[in-house]
Amino acid sequence: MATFQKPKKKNQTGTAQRPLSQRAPSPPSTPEAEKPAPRARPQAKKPLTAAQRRIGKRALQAQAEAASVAEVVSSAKPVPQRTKPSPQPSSSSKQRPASSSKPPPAPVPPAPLRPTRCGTVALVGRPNVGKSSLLNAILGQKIAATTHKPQTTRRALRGVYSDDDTQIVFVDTPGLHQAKGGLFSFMLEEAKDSAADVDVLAFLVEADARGTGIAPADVSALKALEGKISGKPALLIINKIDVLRDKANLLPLLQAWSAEHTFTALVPVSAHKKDGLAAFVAEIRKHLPEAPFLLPKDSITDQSERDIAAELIREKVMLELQQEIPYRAAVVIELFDESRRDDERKPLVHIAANIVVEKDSQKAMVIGKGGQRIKAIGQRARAELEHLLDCQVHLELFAKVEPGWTETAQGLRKLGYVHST
Ligand SMILES: Nc1nc2c(ncn2[C@@H]2O[C@H](COP(=O)(O)OP(=O)(O)OP(=O)(O)O)[C@@H](O)[C@H]2O)c(=O)[nH]1
Ligand SMILES: [Mg+2]
Repeated sequence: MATFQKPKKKNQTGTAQRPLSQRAPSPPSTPEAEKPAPRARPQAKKPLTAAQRRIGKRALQAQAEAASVAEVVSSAKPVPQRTKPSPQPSSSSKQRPASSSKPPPAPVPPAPLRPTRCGTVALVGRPNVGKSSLLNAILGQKIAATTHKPQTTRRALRGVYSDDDTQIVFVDTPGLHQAKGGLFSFMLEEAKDSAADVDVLAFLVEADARGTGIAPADVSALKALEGKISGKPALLIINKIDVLRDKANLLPLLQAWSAEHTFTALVPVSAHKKDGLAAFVAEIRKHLPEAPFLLPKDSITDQSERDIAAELIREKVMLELQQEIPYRAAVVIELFDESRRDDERKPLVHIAANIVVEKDSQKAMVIGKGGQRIKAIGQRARAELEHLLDCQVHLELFAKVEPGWTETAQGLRKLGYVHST
């Protein structure tokens, strides 16, 4: 399933493949290197699945668009120009006879290509600050569930950004919160472990309309990472700057955070408006090791379409159901039948999934009066899945009870909540 998750097997050269965060001992020689390469990583050997390539192509196009939009809006921190534009002869100089004036300007040699840099970045912060939205915006492809409710993300998941000379493996993590045991503790551990295992940390907070300053919950979230992040470049990302009524409100927030903690850099962004994304990528690049790309350039995620489908259905469960139930529900894909996906007349994927809750009373809520609730979940999920898979989707949803699954290690394992690091 995973294209680049910690491979457990030996690779083609016979050496054991390593986790993303580990490096090979000797770097490849890079003639145009800005400075000697300190570290290098193993190249991924396993090819992408057809499904992941399908997602990849569309997303790569969107990544390029997002980067160019962001470059225009992020005037505060422009991305350095890679090549000097060569002077164009004016139309008048073209008409002039060659002998009548100065010689034409000497051609400007192209700037040397920058060495490739590649590494991992964890998106961490308290719930709801927009970590998953930011990942989706950078990738130009929705791979992570996002809702207005806290604790939407439950497992670390990886998304890959690549351009000509930079490859970043982003790790989206569950929000940092006061864990209450069971599933919540699993989520907290997942977030902390992900933060410990990357090259760069991106700590996200959100701007609010009035610019009221630092939220105490953000300070607690930062404290929760103590010991995991020391000695590592840490960027403060202020997301949701689109909500600021007055952009001047950003300044006191930046000042307050600078006083609170020594961050390597502070970067304001808006995941919704795709504002500041190129500046964010450029800032990350500065702190990545010079290394060849770890993954093929068209990689986009370690998630299979089946995994993403489960997350998108769970997103709709979270949106359709209220109070405690979203936090007691898991989605398990029972069938992902692609046998008719390449049918020229009517390409179709057949998906059957269980929405698993802890009690009969919760199951009744999932189904709703006359099946209305589960039907609504299905309609919303199907629309999104058809967009993701780019074909018709036949979606069947069932409600099921697994007593107390969020509370026990066995229950969590059974429903796929197993640490990825
Ligand atoms: N206005 C605005 N809203 C945003 C932006 N980014 C995210 N949001 C909203 O913030 C809410 C939370 O977004 P998520 O991406 O799910 O946040 P998260 O940090 O991943 O949350 P958890 O997974 O619960 O930790 C959603 O309602 C998003 O639509 C942004 O740039 N601007
Ligand atoms: Mg999230």
